[in-house]
Amino acid sequence: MFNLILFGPPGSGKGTQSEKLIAKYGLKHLSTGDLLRSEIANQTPLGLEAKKIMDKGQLVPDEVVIGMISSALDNNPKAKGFLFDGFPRTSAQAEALDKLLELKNTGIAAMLALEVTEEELVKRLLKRGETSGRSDDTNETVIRARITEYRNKTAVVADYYAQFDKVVAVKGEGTVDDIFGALCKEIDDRM
Ligand code: B4P
Repeated sequence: MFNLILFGPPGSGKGTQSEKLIAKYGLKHLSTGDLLRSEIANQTPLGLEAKKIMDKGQLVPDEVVIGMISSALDNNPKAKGFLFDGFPRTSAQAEALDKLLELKNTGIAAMLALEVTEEELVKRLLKRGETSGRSDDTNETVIRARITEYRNKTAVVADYYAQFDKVVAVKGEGTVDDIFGALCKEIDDRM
């Protein structure tokens, strides 16, 4: 199995690049953001609770997202590998992911970390908010709260993988195709 984490702040291009990466490498895409938005669209109790938190720009509790990832791993026994997008976002999630993968005798090959300036992130997310229908993209205060949440709780996840020498920084500004090319080069070097 070949498992990757696509890491970076909100709006850094994780969702955008994931689409292209799964098409090229045949990995199963696991996006906690997409899983949560699907719960919201289906108006499940979990989705209704998550929406209130996401609309404030905060992170959903660890046990909720870890449970979703655990089920998704169990539901895809034939996957040749996973691309984790937007997960793990806290140290507790990173440790839980390692344990879940260990149970399947596998691990993380690399964490690809997209680097983008805060002003560019805000610009991209406000632009997406004009058309996406995502309530967490329309308000600049909420967008900045997401970036603060990233700095306070998520940035440390890179330190966790750095101790195992798994972090690869990739410039996340430029054209989508140029960034995709840079990501593919790093992946091909490690496959
Ligand atoms: P996510 O769904 O993970 O979304 P995101 O971080 O906002 O966006 P992403 O990084 O994927 O967007 P992209 O750059 O592709 O999270 C949403 C919320 O869910 C979180 O705030 C949190 O509340 C909750 N959540 C999710 N996972 C969680 C977890 N593990 N634990 C707790 N809570 C969790 O796209 C941004 C825009 O940029 C797009 O419009 C795109 O077109 C544009 N763009 C992309 N690349 C570009 C480029 N090179 N140039 C110009 N524009 C570009």
